[in-house]
Amino acid sequence: MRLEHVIASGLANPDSAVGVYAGDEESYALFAPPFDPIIADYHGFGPGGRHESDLEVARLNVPNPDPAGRHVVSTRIRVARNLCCFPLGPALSKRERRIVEATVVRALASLSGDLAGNYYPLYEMDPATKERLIADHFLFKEGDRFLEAAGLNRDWPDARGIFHNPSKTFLVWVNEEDQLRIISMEPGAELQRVFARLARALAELERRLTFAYSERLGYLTSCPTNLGTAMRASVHIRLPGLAADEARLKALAAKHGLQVRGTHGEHSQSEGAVYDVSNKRRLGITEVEAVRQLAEGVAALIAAEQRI
Ligand code: ADP
Ligand code: IOM
Repeated sequence: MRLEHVIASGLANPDSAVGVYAGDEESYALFAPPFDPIIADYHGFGPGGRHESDLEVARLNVPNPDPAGRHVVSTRIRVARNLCCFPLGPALSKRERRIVEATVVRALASLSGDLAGNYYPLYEMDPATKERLIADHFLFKEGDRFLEAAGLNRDWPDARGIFHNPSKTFLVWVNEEDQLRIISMEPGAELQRVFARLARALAELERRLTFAYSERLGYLTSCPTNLGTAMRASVHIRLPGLAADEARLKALAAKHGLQVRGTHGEHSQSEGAVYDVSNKRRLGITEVEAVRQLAEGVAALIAAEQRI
């Protein structure tokens, strides 16, 4: 990986939120001059920092922030993971990507109970099924120009796919922006249950796979915004009153450490006043703290919405 590869996505897409990608663990050390200030600015995490992980469900203990079900449509918590000793997506060869897919699919096939499911490779999926899964927020989009410029779409759709259980409450994306995106989601705002399912799935997968982890940066990811917990805990929330002034909505969310995305995720617009609200910071915060921050921020947004 050369510097021109690290910054390629931002150069091709000046509207990037960040626009830099790492090819492996070494990229974060070798290209520290561009990465460290971005990491400090995005996560508030300095060069002397050390990441701590906490996936202890009993320590979370958060109430449902919308028990009447008037605002929160659904909750999704995902983490990114990459296999230890392989390059990250931007530098992965076609052969390595296939080995990653086979390794991950073998591990997923041995899950049981509510985590059991099937793997659907992208190249076998018919277009209607694919479109339905994307529209219903289960599957990643195709042809993302930010990922394209980062070299993450090479050989598409080879070795990409999605695993999910029958109820689609537990899903794993394979070889998109990261080698794994492990997702727990369901309708409503039961954050505690969604987190508990994710933590259980991660414990099972950690017994089968070794993930890339750094003492300083936590779980390693291709984009520096995802380092650390690599967790984005989000709700889809309907806020018709606050939608009248999106700048105010974003400022209020930011006050609680939250970021606002559109209805179809990053780089999309809101539809029907439904927003994707999630923890911004992922490094230098534990998983438990990130979900707690989401619960508190969502309660504050609902209170503001109800005052309008
Ligand atoms: P990531 O979550 O990996 O950062 P995106 O922002 O692209 O990536 O979101 C991926 C998909 O997850 C999109 O379809 C988005 O609408 C969906 N999504 C995110 N949060 C929720 C949620 N709380 N409920 C339902 N779908 C969600
Ligand atoms: N896709 C994501 N990691 N992102 C922060 C892209 C961007 O820089 O806009």
